[in-house]
Formats: sequence, structure tokens, C-alpha cells
Amino acid sequence: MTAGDGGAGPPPGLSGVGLRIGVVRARWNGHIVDRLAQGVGRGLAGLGVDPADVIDETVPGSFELPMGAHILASSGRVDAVICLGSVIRGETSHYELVAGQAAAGIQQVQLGTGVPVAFGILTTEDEAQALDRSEGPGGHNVGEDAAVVAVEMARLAERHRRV
Ligand code: DLZ
Repeated sequence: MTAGDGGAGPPPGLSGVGLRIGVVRARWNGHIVDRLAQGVGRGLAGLGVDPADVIDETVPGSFELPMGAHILASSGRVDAVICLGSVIRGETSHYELVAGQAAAGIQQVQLGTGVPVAFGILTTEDEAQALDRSEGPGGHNVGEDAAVVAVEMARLAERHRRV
């Protein structure tokens, strides 16, 4: 998260060392989602998450992201899940349905399972906006933001877990 994008940035000292993170990627608009996944990789690595602790899965489209997240979140194998997708209004006849159901489903999964699920889905007017929000190193990449969210929320859950 960078200044000016509305994000507050990671809390000081945030560390992902030892966390296991699930990443669910939609194959629809795969060229955009690949860029988001690269951002996730950079974000998690920057916080010390071991790549061997990242479980990667794909689903057909953003509509299936909540189900993919639910499968990983309820597996007991991950501390948080990151969902990655791209829904482009100009190219999607039922944009509101796909984007809305993905968002509502993801919230339902994290509240239902207690495992944090980060929303890394771009919902844009056109492809140019999607490219702009999934930039390479040094640029703004929503995948990188989602990595920080996943680690921060996993740590929050960990601090309040009943033993
Ligand atoms: C069908 C569809 C459409 C039109 N657009 C998108 C999109 O922009 N982004 C996305 O991730 N998925 C899209 N899909 C696919 C749906 O998410 C879903 O995979 C199918 O409707 C099958 O359930």
C-alpha cells in the first residue's frame, strides 16, 4: 500500500514468518491475475513468508473464488487466504452479478470460517484500469496490498485464538 491510494500501509513490525497462506486465482482475465499474483509474491516475500508455505490454487472465474477460498480456509492448512481476480465492466455482461457475488461470498467465507480472506479482485471499467492497478515492482499492485492484509489479519486472529 502506498501513500495516496487510500491504504494505511502495514502496521510497524508486521511479520509473516511461519504463516501459511492460500492463494486462489481466477483464470478469467488471466493476464491481469498473473500480475496480481506477482504482487502477492513480492508482498509475502517482503514480510518473510516462505514460498514453501504458500498454497496456490486456481478456479475458473471470480464467481468461483469464494468456493475456492472456503475449501482452503476450512482445510486447516492455512492461516489466511488471498483471492485474486479481475472483473472488467466493459467486457462482462453480468458485471454486477460476478463482482457482487465474489465480494459477498468472500466476506461470508471469512466470517463463517474465522480464517481471514483478503479481497484481491480488481473491479474496473476497462482493461487499462486493471493494468494500472496491477503494476510491476515500484508501481501500485493490489496483489501486494492483499498480501499485507492477509498477514495482518492472520496475526490478529492468532493473537485472539483460544488455546
Ligand atoms: C462469465 C464471466 C464473465 C462474463 N466475466 C468475468 C470476468 O470479467 N471476470 C471473471 O473473473 N469471471 C468472469 N466470468 C466467469 C464467472 O466468474 C464464472 O466463472 C462463470 O460464470 C462460471 O460459473
